[in-house]
Amino acid sequence: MTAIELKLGDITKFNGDAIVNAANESLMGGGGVDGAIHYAAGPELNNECARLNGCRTGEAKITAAYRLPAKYIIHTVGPVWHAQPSDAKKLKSCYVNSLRLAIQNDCKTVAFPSISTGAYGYPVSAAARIAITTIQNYPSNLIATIICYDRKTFQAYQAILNR
Ligand code: AR6
Repeated sequence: MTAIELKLGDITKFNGDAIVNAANESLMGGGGVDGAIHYAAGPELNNECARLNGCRTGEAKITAAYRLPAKYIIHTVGPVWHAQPSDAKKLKSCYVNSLRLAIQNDCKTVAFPSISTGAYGYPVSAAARIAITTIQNYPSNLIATIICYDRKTFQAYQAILNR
């Protein structure tokens, strides 16, 4: 079991061990939460990301967090929603691989955004169910905070958490 907290807010402000970025396969930044994280971390982040050779969908890579309050950024690439069974499998992998990297790096606290539910179009309730069940069922002493940026997303996660 991994403990879950749900918050409404900006993940770049998270003052814990690691934040997870919903990146793209290039790892070179983009819009949404990825853009916000790269902007707040500063240009040194791009220099480190440029050396990582990208990241496949469902996988995760870790960097320093530079100007952010967190220690690490775990970059994972969610699936683009295609309404296929493989979407859920890939989204689940994002959470599993991110949690594994957090533990390998001695993190005690990690924050996740709502991976894939912005530009990548994954329906929020379906994504929330995968996020919450995958995190809860992962064996660790971590505290995972899911940080939603808007109230609608927050409410979708809250509904699943309160089932
Ligand atoms: N803190 C927390 N959540 C945020 C923040 C923030 N500062 N900003 C946005 N969100 P998205 P994706 C929420 O589109 O769907 C990028 O261009 C947002 O409201 O950021 O995985 C990448 O480079 C939404 O609920 O990620 C990729 O190309 C959630 O984060 C692509 O978008 C995810 O939305 C990835 O798309």
